[in-house]
Amino acid sequence: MNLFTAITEPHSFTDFCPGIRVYHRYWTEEQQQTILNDIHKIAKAAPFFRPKTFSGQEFHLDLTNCGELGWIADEHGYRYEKLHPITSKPWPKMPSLIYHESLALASAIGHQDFSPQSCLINRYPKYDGRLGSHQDKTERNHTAPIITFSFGDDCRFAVGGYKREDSLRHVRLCDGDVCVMFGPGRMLFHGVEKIHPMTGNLKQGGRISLTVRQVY
Ligand SMILES: O=C(O)CCC(=O)C(=O)O
Repeated sequence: MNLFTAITEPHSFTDFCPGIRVYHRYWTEEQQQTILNDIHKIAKAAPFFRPKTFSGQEFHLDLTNCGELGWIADEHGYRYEKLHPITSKPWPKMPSLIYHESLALASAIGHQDFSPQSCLINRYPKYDGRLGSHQDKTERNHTAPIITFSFGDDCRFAVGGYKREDSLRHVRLCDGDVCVMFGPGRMLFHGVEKIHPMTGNLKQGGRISLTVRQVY
């Protein structure tokens, strides 16, 4: 079977609001297994670590990266780096399914020139995993779409407005779903409020998300 069939087959999606598109159960079982195996190999070469905010507070998730640039957070702030902060090695290559489908998904919304330069891998623990509401602005490029692939437990994804105090709406992201933030959705506040434990089928439980971005 051709692992890249997803490029040519239509996928069902819902536009949650202008600029936030959610594709449902995007992958075949075989493709999903290939990606999970790739993540396992990436984590061996570039181990997950628990980042800290610049005020020294620990995040409620572990992260690693693949691709040319990796997003990291520590007491010096949020930034993209070419090397893993612990191993000092370059980030592993992005899984080819993730790379190619990111191109296809960006192209579908008119971003034929999208360049997947970074893939942040977040691992959310099943009981207390979460990520506070934030805007993605570490990138120099604020117009390229942001594409997030979800695996494992479902999560409660919150989407706000352009200001932190704007009210939030919620969508449940499930195993195999893909969320694309683009156009008017690119700079919306968003976060992961909660993981719904035991709803997915990752061996260790919890949720893994892969967020592909064009940085510059
Ligand atoms: O895990 C997710 O679905 C979202 C990740 C995210 O917003 C981020 O890492 O900035």
